[in-house]
Formats: sequence, structure tokens, C-alpha cells
Amino acid sequence: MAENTEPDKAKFATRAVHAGQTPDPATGAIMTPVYLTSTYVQEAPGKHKGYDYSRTVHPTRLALERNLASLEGGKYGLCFGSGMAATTTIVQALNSGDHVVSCNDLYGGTYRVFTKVFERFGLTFSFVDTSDIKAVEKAITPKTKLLWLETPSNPLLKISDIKALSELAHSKKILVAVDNTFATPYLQEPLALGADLVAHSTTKYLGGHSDVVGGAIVTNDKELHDKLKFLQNAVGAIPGPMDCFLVLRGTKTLHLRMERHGENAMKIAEHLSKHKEIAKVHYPGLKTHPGHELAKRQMRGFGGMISFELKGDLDRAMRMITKTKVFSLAESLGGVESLIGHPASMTHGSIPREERLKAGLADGLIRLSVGVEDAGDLIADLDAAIASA
Ligand code: P1T
Repeated sequence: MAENTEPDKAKFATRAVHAGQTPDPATGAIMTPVYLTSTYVQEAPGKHKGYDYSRTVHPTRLALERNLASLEGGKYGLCFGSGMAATTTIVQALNSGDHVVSCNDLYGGTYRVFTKVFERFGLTFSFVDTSDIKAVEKAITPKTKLLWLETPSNPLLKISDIKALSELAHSKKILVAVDNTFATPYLQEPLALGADLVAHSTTKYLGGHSDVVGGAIVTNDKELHDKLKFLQNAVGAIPGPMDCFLVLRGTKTLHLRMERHGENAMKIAEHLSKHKEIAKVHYPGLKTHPGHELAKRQMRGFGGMISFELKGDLDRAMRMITKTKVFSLAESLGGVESLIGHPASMTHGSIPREERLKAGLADGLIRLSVGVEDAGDLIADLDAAIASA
């Protein structure tokens, strides 16, 4: 991009394409090179071009870190080898004895790392419905150091009030981290709403093409950044150069893809909500969704994720998800292609059934990651699968 352009003052679409990236100084290559190098030659000990070792700092990763920071409206970005590595690094900044209040509808792997890994190191977690501010207030103890939010949540698309919860948390000196994977920075900017940290699985919409696993954290707080940057280097859960390149290529079209994901999801949610074989539809774009008004306030659009319950028994739901032809039965989300899944046995299988049911995640719940295909084809595919199940 032209040197006189200030990417961070530019609008989202311009930042998506350009932020963090300059033509390669050696060749003029417009695309950020995939620097396949683990180390850098120094003129004298400690005298180098800013790069000493690739776990610590890497040029392709740095471009992605700057790009994601810009998209989230943050000063500092840090990239990781997976979304779980990003989440883990945030929790690693806490100490044994600290308490975390977390949403109770969240990615199963996040629940698993909190309870099966970090509880062994003396951290404690309370899982509550964070769309209810009073429930959060009640769960806070003098030891609470972090409020962990997913909004919209996975898989029930619950909406939590980032601004109000940040005010509550900050009044008690508690940090707020928002997993913004479902919304993406195009639809929601948690830092502007008061959160301290944004976490991502870049595997999903940021990468956008189901060809990479990655994670990221963005913050405006220098002290927090320094702590997390130390952990990124000390623990070493970094992404490889090719993975960084793929996510960087993905973010260039994030705004375009999110518009289509949202348009398609809205049409499908409306269709399903009128369908006589459907018992329940969870989509924040529907006026009947309890978080609809809040989602309208804190998001630019409602995103591409939907979950629903079919009428009838679990077997019918399990049959239906194997009958689609355009939607593929698979874990993950956020790619250009549509996916269908069964959270209770797939993405959320690591949450005990009792906990799942308490959070409202029914055994028969079906989750859709709506892609960017033709909406009519997607609706016809779902209708045919429901009819044949
Ligand atoms: O898979 P990984 O890149 O490590 O990201 C973990 C993660 C974190 N946060 C949210 C909200 C997520 O949905 C995920 C991963 N989720 C799936 C694989 C899934 O199908 O829900």
C-alpha cells in the first residue's frame, strides 16, 4: 500500500486488505512473504534487524499480528498455533488460587481446558449464564480475576452485554476477555465496548477457508500485552509462517464473507423458524431471540451461526444431519462452505451431559455454520434432509 496511507485510520474494509502489510522491501512482492526461517543473521551479538529467533518474533506472524490488532481496534496483537493456545495463554497469565467466572455456554474445548487442565494447577472456575448480569455478580468472589465471555456463544448463540459486564468487572478489578470467534471484529469490537482482551480461533472466520488452525489475542493494555508476549515466547505455542500467511490472506475478504454469511443465515433462520418440523431456532437476528435487542446494539450484524432443535426424538436429529448434501457433517465453522454438526456428540462432547443440559444445550441440538453458497440451495438442502429424516 502507499506509504502515506495511515491504515489504522482507514475504514474496516481498507484495514482488512492492508493493515500490517507493506510490500516486501527486498523485492516489492505485494503479498507478505512466507519467511521459512527459524533464525536471523546478526552483525554482532544482539545487533540485528529486529528479528533474532522465530519463536520470539517472526515477520509473517508480525504482519498478521498487526493486521488483527488493527481489525479489533487494538494496539497489540499476538498469534498462536490454535484458538485453544490463545485461550490457554490468557489463563496462564493468572496465578494458582485465582478464580474465573465463565459463560456456561461455550466451546467444549474451552470448558475442557479450564476444568481438566487449569483446575489441576489450583485455578477455580464458575460457569454461569453471562447473559444474566445478576448471575455474574453473584458468582464473583474476592478471588475472581477474570471474566470469560463468548458472545454470541457456542452453540446456543446467547448474547452477553460486553459493556455492562465490563463495567461490573472493572469495578471489582476483574479482567474481561471476550472470545470473538463467532462475531469476528467485522461484527463486534469487544475492546471498544470495554473488554480488556479479545481471543480468537483464527481457524474459523478469520482464516475463512477451513485450511488452517490458529489463534490470536488482541489488547490495548501494554502491561497485559507484555505479560502475554512473554508467555507467547516462554511457552512457545506459536503458529507457523504458512499458517500466518493463510490467515492474513483470509482477513482480506473478511468483511465480504461476513456480509454473505449473515444474509444467508438470516434467510435460513427465518425459514426454519416457520418450519412445522422445527421445535426451536437460536439465531440472534430473529426478533424472538432473547438477546436480539442487545445484539443489535453491540453488533453490526448477527453472523453466520444458527442452532436449532427438530421435533421428534434424538434419532431423527441424528438421521437428519447425515442427509444433507450441500451442508457437510463436520466439526468447526466459519469457512466459506456450509457445515452441519451435533454439538452434544461432537464439539461439546467434553462437557458432562448434566452441565450441558443445565446450560440449555439439548441432546438433539443441531448446529449450522452457514457458508457463502446460494441461500436457496442451502434452504432446499435442509428441507430435503428434514423431510427424509
Ligand atoms: O480449534 P481451535 O482453533 O483451537 O479453537 C478453539 C475454539 C475457541 N473458541 C471458540 C468459540 C471455538 O468455537 C473454538 C473451536 N470450535 C470448534 C472447533 C467448533 O466446531 O465449535
